[in-house]
Parts: sequence; C-alpha cells; structure tokens
Amino acid sequence: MTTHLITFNAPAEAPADLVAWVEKVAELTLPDQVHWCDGSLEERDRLYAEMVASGTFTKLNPEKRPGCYLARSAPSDVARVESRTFICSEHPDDAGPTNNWASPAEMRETLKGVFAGSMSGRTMFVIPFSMGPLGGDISRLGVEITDSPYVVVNMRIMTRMGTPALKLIAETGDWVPAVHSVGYPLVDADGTTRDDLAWPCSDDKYITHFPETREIWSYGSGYGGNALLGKKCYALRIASVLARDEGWLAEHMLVLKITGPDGRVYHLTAAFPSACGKTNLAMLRPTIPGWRVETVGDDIAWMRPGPDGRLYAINPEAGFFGVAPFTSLKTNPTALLALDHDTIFTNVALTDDGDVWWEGMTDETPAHLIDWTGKDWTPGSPTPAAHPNSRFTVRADQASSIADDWENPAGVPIDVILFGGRRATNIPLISESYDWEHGVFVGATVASEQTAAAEGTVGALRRDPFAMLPFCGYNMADYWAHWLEVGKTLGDKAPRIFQVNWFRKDTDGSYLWPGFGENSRPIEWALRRVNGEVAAIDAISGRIPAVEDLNLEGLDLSADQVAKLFAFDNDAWSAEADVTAEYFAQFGEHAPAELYAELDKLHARIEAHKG
Ligand code: OXD
Ligand code: MN
Repeated sequence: MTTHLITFNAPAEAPADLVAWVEKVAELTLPDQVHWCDGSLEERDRLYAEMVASGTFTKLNPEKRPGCYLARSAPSDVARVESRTFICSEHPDDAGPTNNWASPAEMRETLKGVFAGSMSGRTMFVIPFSMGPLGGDISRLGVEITDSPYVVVNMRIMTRMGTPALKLIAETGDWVPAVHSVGYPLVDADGTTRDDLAWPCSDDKYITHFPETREIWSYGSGYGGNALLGKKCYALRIASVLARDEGWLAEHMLVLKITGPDGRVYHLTAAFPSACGKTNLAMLRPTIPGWRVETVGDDIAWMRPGPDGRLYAINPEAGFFGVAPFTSLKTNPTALLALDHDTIFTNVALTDDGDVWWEGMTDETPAHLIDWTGKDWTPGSPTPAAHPNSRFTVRADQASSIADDWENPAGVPIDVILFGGRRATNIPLISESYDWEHGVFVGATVASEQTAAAEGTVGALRRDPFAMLPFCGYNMADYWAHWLEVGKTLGDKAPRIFQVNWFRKDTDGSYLWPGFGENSRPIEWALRRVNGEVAAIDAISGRIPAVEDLNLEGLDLSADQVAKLFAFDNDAWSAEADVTAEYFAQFGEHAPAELYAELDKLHARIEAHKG
C-alpha cells in the first residue's frame, strides 16, 4: 500500500509526528491496510466476529459466559521468552549482568531484517493508549503498532485505548512508540501467498527495548507480555528507566486498599516473584473480623512522591492478565466470579457445553474436555487440559473487590511495602525492616528456593530482587541505588517495609502457615506497627512480632508451629549471608556501598544471636 493512504486514513486527531512514524513502520512492514483503533465497542465487536470467523477465537456459551471468548495459541508460543528479551542500551553496563544486552545499532539492523515485509497480507493496527487514568499526572502515553487483532482486543481491556488517548498524545507530544509483529507474513517477497493460521507467530523471537530512545520492538510472539507491550515492556522495563531519570518508581507490585475495624484506611504495595500467589493476595478476603481489603492493582505500581511528601501509587493497567489454573472458589472467589462475562481466555480447556475449565477450578474433573491444544481430553490423559500458563484477560472493575479510588489519577498514599518470596527455610512469616536502607537490602536479596523438579538442586536460591529480575530496564544494582535515593527524598514520610513468607515448611515438608485469607493476620500486625500500636522484637531478619501481638485466634496452629514460623538458625543465616556477598559481587562497582553496610549489620546480628 502507498503510505499516503495511511495519512489519508489517519484520524484528524493524529499529530504529524505520529503519522510520520506509522508511515515509516508501514514502509518497512508492508501491511495491506492500516486501521487506527478508536477503542469503540463497535470496533471491538467487529474484531471479535472476525476472529471467530478466522478460527482465532471460539465464542463461549453465551448463557454461561456472555461476551467471553477462548483463544488457543501455538504450542511454541505460550509464555514470556526471557532468553529472547533484550535491553539495547549503548553500554552493556547499563543493562547489567541480569539482563540480556544487545548493541542498539546491531539490533536495529537485525530488526530491520525481520520486520521487512513482516505484515504483508495483514492489517496493521495503530493503538494509542494510556498507562494509568487518562490525563493523570502519574500516567504515561504510548502507541502500539501491531498486526495482531488478538493484541488489539487484549490491549482494549488492559489499557485505556483509543481516541481519548490519541487526543492526549496530540496535546502532550509525549508518547512511547512500540512496534509488534507476530512475524508471519501472508505474502513473501516474491509474491507467493500462504494461508493464515489461527495463532500466527515465528520461531524467531525478539522482545527488544531501547532505554535511551525509549522504544519497544517486539517480533515473533503473540503471547502476553511479549505482545501486549503496555504491560511488562512499557510499564516496567521502559518505565523503570523513566522513573530513574525522573525520581519515581515503576514496580512489579500489586496495590491494596485496607480498611481497619475503626474505619482507618491504609494502602499497601507488594512485590512477589512469579508463582507466589500475587493475584490471590490482590483479591485477599481477610479471615479476621472487621478488616476489609480492596484491590487497586494486581501486578504493577507506579509510585511518586506527592505534594505532602508521601509516596503515591497508581495501577497503570486497566485489566488483569491473570494465570487461570488453580483459580477457584476456594483459592480466589473474587477472581473466579469476575470471569463470569466479557473475558478473553487463552489456552484454557473447553467443556462440552461451551464453558471453560482448568486444573484446580473444581473438585470434580469433567469427564471430557477439549484441551488447550484443541484435542479431546479425558481425566486419564497424561497432560494437563489447560496450559499451566493459561490466562484470563478481564477488566479490573469486573472484580467485586475493586477499590473506589483505584482510578484516582493522583494515586493512593502508600503506608506499607511488602516483599515476599517462596522460602521453605530461614525467612519468618513476617518481619519489619529496621529502616529504608535495610528494606532495600531485603528487596534486593529476595529469593525463592528452586525445587528439585525445576533445576535439580534442592535448596539453591533463585534471586528475584524486588520481583524485577526480568523486568528492570537497566542495571539492577543502579536500580537499588535509585531506591536508596528515593528513600532520601521521602525521609520519615517513607512507607514502612516488611518481608513476608507464606511458604515456610516444617521438617516433614508440610507448610507451617495456612496462607490465603489468613495472610490478613500478619498484614494486620504490619498495619498496627504503622499505627504505633504494638512493639516488636529485634531479630536477625528484622523486627518480628511478639506472639501475643499476632492475631492467631481461631487458627489451628500449635505453639510449636508458631515458634517454627519465627525460628532463626544461625548457621543457615550465615550461609545465606555468604551467598549474598557473592551475589552482590557480580554487580561489581555498581552494587551500592549501603547494601554492603547492611550485609555487615546482618552478620553482626547473626553473631549477636549466637550470643
Ligand atoms: C505476569 C508475570 O504475567 O509476572 O504478571 O509473569
Ligand atoms: Mn507480573
């Protein structure tokens, strides 16, 4: 197509620089046509109908799941691909040892090659979007170009997308360009055509970020964070760079609003590595009377010091892209009920009556299903019916737990920051950091124990600092330094930092703590600490509760189990501190001196504990 047609098609609101960029990308990728997304219901419904007709979507039973659709991806395209995710900063040091670095000049050449003609035979969609409420002070704008209608309808749920965002882009001129192609052109260079697939993608994948020029280019995958570029690519990798340069924080954290029995309102953010129950915590139903928990965000928080000096957070997303398996009326009724209508399901199983199912959804397994690969499935089948990383995409306000202030453009003031990991040993149920620097040390050293099944080494620690390991757009150690800086700005207005561990195990391998709604109990202690209502005991990991201050009423926990939840083994802590020194050493000069000082203090506390 000729590029003047793009100009011709562009909505009146589109600014010249945006139109010029779209033309440039079209000249490279050679789509058949260009569609500027307005975000309307008509547009959505037309795309849904087209995807049903093309076989990308199966419409679910409208009696059971009105407005719901099922997509099945290619078996080779089921998750984020960290090995193909690149930070293309000028200097390798600015990507740091925990990211894949690529030279921006070389990567640009590679991308030019793979994107050349990559959209031929397809429609190129232009998606203007806002991360965060439209026009909010903490919000940011972007434009994703994609050749995937699946991406368009998911972005419509996950972001504020369409004409209102385009108007703001024209007004402010400040937006991040993001280009995505599934990498499956329908016409090749010599004019040979091929049929489309229900889930087109490429074996060759590049998820690339250019922090200096603030651009995203993603090729070859249609799945989740690889393709919905507002989420991990923008709201974490690029936004973490913006945040560093502008004095704020872009974090892989859920955000909660909590109301106490006396009506006092608190807000809390929490960072957890994958597979630690983050969505369940985001929709926590407290078991202790009088406490109410509401959801502001389930995955990402953008936080800025506000006019009163406190730290304010927004959820930059508008929807949840959650893991489906093990979401049930027992584990997370709020999430399950939110999926009743207007939800896109990807890679879950289909029931005979046109509904969805996944492992752990119900006690009883259906006798027959169509599995996520489209094949017949029975309970005797050797593979799961739903892919373990199968997902739901749903608007955030479909969750009954959504807080009334979740879209407040000014954000919510944060009282408490939680860091969690999956630790069988060492880390107590809850402990409070001694100060901000200690909190940064705790966040920097967060880890989960690798299971034998995953890596063959029982007990080895997989570090996931701030749960940001795959999401920090620059050198992780510089990111820690940035956190230390923000702490100086906040001073005594800074949120209090706590570490939690729901996963400590007894010697027989059983979990010591029941988890789920009971997690409200240690959180209650944290909030009472904020209020100055309870004292605490200095311990190796931080300040821990006196047993009588932890609300354990109605729980079937023995005194021995409670003691084990807060037990400290000097030798195990010494060993862990030694490993931490090695871990910091990989960052060389970049590792902040403050964190080495915290490590010294930890050694001193371990020595004192030996007493
Ligand atoms: C997610 C993730 O999908 O963290 O949110 O991987
Ligand atoms: Mn996440």
